[in-house]
Amino acid sequence: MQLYYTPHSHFSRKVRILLEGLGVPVELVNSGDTANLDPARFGHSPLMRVPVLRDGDIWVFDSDVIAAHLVRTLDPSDRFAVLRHDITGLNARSVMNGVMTAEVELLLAARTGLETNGQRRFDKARQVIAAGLEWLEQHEGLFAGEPDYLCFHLVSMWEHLHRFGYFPPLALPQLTRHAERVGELPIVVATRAAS
Ligand SMILES: N[C@@H](CCC(=O)N[C@@H](CS)C(=O)NCC(=O)O)C(=O)O
Repeated sequence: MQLYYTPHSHFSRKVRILLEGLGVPVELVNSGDTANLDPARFGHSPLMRVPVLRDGDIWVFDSDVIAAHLVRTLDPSDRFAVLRHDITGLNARSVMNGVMTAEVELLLAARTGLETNGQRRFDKARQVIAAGLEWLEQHEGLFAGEPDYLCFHLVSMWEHLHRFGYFPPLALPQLTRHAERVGELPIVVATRAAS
């Protein structure tokens, strides 16, 4: 099994933490700069994004689809609640994906030479990040139990926002507590990029 990823990619990281949690070995293939225009770098995914999973002849695009595929094939008990159906949990997943996407938009715009300050489109992306985090703080109880896929998602988003300087000036005491607790898990530490 191969996972196309980058060491800092937060979408890849939630899958990598899940793989660690399941104890499933995977060959990591570094796609390099995600602004690249060569689909071969991304396992020929037409979306040219990471992560992409190759499982034998099967190619899987998108982090949550990869997570669902892994659990369906390797962990029928779904111990990390990847296949959950509750609407609040699924909304939290959508909010975190939306925050992470907004951050990617800002990051790749800046990396490819666009000015992001004073542009309404990018102001909205920053607002999505702040509003998304506030929504998650209001629903922090979702992260309070045994660490599950939603917690892996939280810590991946959280550490990435801090690392790249997109964390808004907000006090989020409960989320901070959960993200720090999850951040200490060996399976999370094992997937943290060195620099
Ligand atoms: N919905 C996708 C989003 C993946 C994504 O945006 N990945 C970023 C890296 S963290 C990327 O490769 N971006 C390249 C681009 O947007 O051109 C998923 O969940 O896997």
